[in-house]
Amino acid sequence: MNQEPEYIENIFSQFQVPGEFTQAVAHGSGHIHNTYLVTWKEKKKQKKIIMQRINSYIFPCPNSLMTNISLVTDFLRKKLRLRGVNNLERRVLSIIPTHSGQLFLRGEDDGYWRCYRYIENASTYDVLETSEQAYEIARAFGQFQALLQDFPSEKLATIIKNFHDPLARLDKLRQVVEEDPCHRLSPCKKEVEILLSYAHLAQKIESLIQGGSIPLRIVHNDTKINNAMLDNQSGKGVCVVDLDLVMPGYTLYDFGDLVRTGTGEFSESEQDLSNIKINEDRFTAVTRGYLEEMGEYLSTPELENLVFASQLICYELAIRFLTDYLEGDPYFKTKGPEHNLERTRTQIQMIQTIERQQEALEKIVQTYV
Ligand code: GN1
Ligand code: MG
Repeated sequence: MNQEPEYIENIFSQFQVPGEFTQAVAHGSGHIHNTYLVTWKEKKKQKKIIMQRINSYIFPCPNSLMTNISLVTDFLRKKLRLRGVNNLERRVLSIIPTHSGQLFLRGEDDGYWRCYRYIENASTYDVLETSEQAYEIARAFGQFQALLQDFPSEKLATIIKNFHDPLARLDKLRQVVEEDPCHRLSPCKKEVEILLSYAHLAQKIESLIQGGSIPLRIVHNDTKINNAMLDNQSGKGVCVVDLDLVMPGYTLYDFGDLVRTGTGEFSESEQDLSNIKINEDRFTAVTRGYLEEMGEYLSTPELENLVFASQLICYELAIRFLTDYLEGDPYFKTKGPEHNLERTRTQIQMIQTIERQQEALEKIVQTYV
């Protein structure tokens, strides 16, 4: 059982929050950190903040992690202020420091904790309901990237090396298949075979990068739809969150992950594989929203590879989920022993449906470039 809520009050008291702790409840559906919505009282008024126990298996250097986030959010805030944007506390994630001014706290449990201001009146979605939402989320991520185009990249530490690197991920899968450390290989031999048969996708991105056609840019690197918040009334994009991996990278992965997560009417581990296809209206909305903000910056090879990118990220995720399954789920949070295998199967269907829908999707991209 998770004991954290019991000592979270003590952690809370070490951050610059001027009031009394009321309660902490688990929040959101991220696969990595433990996130809590904490309510507290200031002069009888109930208020909220977000507290997270950072996953130190995945992020062992909280100092660089939080320094990156602080640099990026300061930069975004300054830019938006100059543009006359109001309500900056809703538009950019704000770190709440500890009493001693640190960006995170090392708790007595040896965990690393951080605190963010809670963004009122906005929500995230794991599965979208409309194309307008897809458009707003893609636009929010596009704008986020556009604002960071002139961010001095040398200031950012590399948080996870080779994060998006399907070839390296494939090598790791091959190695884990060879070792089969948890004796889980027999139910997923077919999935392994399918993924090995798509190795050309990993080789293609490698040649594009090596050939110099795809530039490094500051990107978000985790543009899953539930990492952007929409306003509860207007439905407009409010704020991009989960800034852990903002680093120099390839914009194709950001676009691809918007398609992977924002164009289907099913969850990331949908078990009825016949439901898995790209809704073309939503694909249109994602493409339009993203290119409205980022289109002017993208090179021709980037624009020509948007559909490929969508397939590629599903491929990378399929490899990562299957590797994690074979290793006994040390990385992604799971809701049962088969969860990572179910996620793998969903991603494989995505790869295949993008193949079938490719012509239609390319046509949609053509209308916006
Ligand atoms: C993780 O933190 P979250 O749930 O937004 C993962 C992403 C994957 C995603 C798959 C640091 O994202 O790379 O695309 O799960 N984050 C990390 O749902 O590995
Ligand atoms: Mg996240």
